[in-house]
Amino acid sequence: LTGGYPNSLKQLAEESLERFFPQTDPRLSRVSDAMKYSLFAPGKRFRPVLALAVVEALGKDPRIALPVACALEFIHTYSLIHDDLPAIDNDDLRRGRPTCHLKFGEDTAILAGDALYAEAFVLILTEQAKYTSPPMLIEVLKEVATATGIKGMVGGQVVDIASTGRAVDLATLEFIHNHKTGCLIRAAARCGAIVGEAEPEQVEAVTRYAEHLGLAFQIIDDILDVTGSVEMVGKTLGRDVDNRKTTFPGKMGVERSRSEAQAATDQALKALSGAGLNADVLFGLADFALRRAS
Ligand code: GRG
Repeated sequence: LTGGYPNSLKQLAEESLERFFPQTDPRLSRVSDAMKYSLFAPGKRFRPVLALAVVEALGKDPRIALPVACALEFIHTYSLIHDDLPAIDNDDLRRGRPTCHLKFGEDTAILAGDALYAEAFVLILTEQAKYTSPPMLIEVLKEVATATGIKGMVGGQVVDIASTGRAVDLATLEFIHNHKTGCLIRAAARCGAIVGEAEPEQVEAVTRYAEHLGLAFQIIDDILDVTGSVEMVGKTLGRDVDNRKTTFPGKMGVERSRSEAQAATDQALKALSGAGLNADVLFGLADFALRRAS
């Protein structure tokens, strides 16, 4: 594997998050501040970077996907805010800062998450519409809505909550990971492909790539909960054990989990071959997902 994390794409995404953040009435400053607090806290921007990387792999200018890329980061941030709430994971540290509800109160944190979710769709409908024709824009909206609904991220969260405190089999663990984390990562790649006008076989290739990449990403997330450092990861560690959650390392140990993540990464790279993509940047992302310490 060559390359590394595409920091230029990350920078592009971060500048655009600032630009696309909704301007609001001063009466809404509290909720707007809560949205900014969580959105502009240091994150990897993995989902927007993936969407932009797919566009680049298609030989197009990644800037044509900036609105949908930022919309995905709005949604990811909403999911982190809600996941941390007392009623769900009850976490106190996120992205190296006290969680949104600790800083702004539960009421504001809930509404900040809701607003980020809705504003993601506003962003696609207003800004992405400048680059993408209506039929393809509808495809993008379908991807994002499906990936985040009951058949996607929320579905994964529901099974995760239902499984807390009980031993679950590997198939259930993979269901949780594929839905809770995988669906949004898959949608990021597919939205990049749609906006970048990929051929159907290229859409298939980046979809398979993203599915394997998402699994590797989540296995490493599980491993970091056991072996990571709070300074690097930016959240309280050991929460999976505390919350009696089934995880890859809990099921098969750290070493075998690493092999599983490596195998998923190999599959991700294999999925790209023969699709006529400039895959270097996607290789770099997969390498990062596997080796990351944060
Ligand atoms: C409707 C109540 C309600 C909840 C919404 C909370 C939720 C649905 C879904 C949970 C999504 C979730 C928190 C998944 C975990 C995914 C994950 C690995 C998060 C960490 O992502 P990173 O590592 O973090 O990309 P940064 O901070 O770098 O962006």
